[in-house]
Amino acid sequence: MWPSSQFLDFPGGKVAFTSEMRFISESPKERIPCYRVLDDDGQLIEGGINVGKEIAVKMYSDMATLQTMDTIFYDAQRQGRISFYLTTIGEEAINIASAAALTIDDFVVPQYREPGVLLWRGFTLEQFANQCFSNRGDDCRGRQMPIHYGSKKLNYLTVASTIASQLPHAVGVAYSLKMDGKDACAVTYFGDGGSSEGDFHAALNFAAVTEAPVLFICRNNGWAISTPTSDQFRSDGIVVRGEAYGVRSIRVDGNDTLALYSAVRAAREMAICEQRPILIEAMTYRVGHHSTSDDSTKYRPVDEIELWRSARDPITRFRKWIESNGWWSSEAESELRSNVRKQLLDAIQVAERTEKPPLVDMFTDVYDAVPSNLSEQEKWLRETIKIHPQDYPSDFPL
Ligand SMILES: Cc1ncc(C[n+]2csc(CCOP(=O)(O)OP(=O)(O)O)c2C)c(N)n1
Ligand SMILES: [Mg+2]
Repeated sequence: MWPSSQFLDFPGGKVAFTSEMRFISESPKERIPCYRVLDDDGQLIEGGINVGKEIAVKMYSDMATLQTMDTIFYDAQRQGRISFYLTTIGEEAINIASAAALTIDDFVVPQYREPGVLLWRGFTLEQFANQCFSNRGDDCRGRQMPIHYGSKKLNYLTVASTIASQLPHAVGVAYSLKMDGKDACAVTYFGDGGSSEGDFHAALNFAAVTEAPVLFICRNNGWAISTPTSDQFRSDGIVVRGEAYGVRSIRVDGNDTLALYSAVRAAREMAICEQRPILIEAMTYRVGHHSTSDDSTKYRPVDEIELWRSARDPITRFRKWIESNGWWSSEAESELRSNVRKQLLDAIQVAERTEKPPLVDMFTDVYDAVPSNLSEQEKWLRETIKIHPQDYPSDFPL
């Protein structure tokens, strides 16, 4: 029997009855608009939010540094000097502008296409090189594939490339910050592909229910390796899912440095002051191949890639704006690019020559005391190397 009132008292709150049988539409009448501050030509749209010279120039310099770093490391992989690499080309604004809007106390829980956040926080080009060359200077001592950076000092959790596994972790980090009453939030990045994983849904729901201060920053770059977003979801992208989980959300132009900076700043403020999660969908495009193990011209039109590489490049767009303010020039550009290039080439040469970590490091740092099965594996490995020395690198300290 229905109660006679017009509302049903569910445990979660009152719900109105209706005699109209109406299914909720599977698609909204209008797509969620995309927030932007700079137009395609890098000019401020009226009412747009401004930033000062110092931060603008640092954002630009770091985006250009990231782009140069990607080109040089990518070539180093092609020359066979490192085993793997993955670029951030086309997504430099998401990396740098979001990092600029945070503070160092905010914990970053990355996917793998966000090294710019580390760069912004002060990870040096030498540190990037040491990690990619898996040498003694690498904090992780060669135990990870190249580009799986991490830094305890910079509050940047080590990259986990198991897609979306970082999202529930970020909620846990945020919940702990909440429990400790910290003036900080957790920030996690993921791709459009990551949004199809169960972990994405679990994380959003968990964050909403625990009112955890976490920013979910989705880089919707159109592709998950060779899978286009049309094979990924039928919703209006990712932003609309926020409402379903009770998470405030916004869609932002991911190639607009100023829009990202202002949206992430506002989101951080809300996350911490109101103790709530925020979802940001940044619309962008993966201009590079997925990684050095991929050739994207096999599954997407070259014209599409070229359009985003040239006409929609976030760095060129932001440069036009800082130049129009009189904050940047061709001379400053040449000086920056040649300095960064030189610094990178030096860092790579040194990293390549630096000794690898000793063999024993493969077995340490997981358990307080090395368990017997691992000691046994170490013994087997040493015996195998003795029997087949030709199959193991000679420059590897035993
Ligand atoms: C759990 C899991 N499944 C599959 C893979 C293989 N994989 C690596 S990257 C990737 C695509 C991810 O795409 P997206 O989240 O959109 O990030 P993007 O590479 O576009 O930045 C896949 C499927 C993986 N690493 N982990
Ligand atoms: Mg993607």
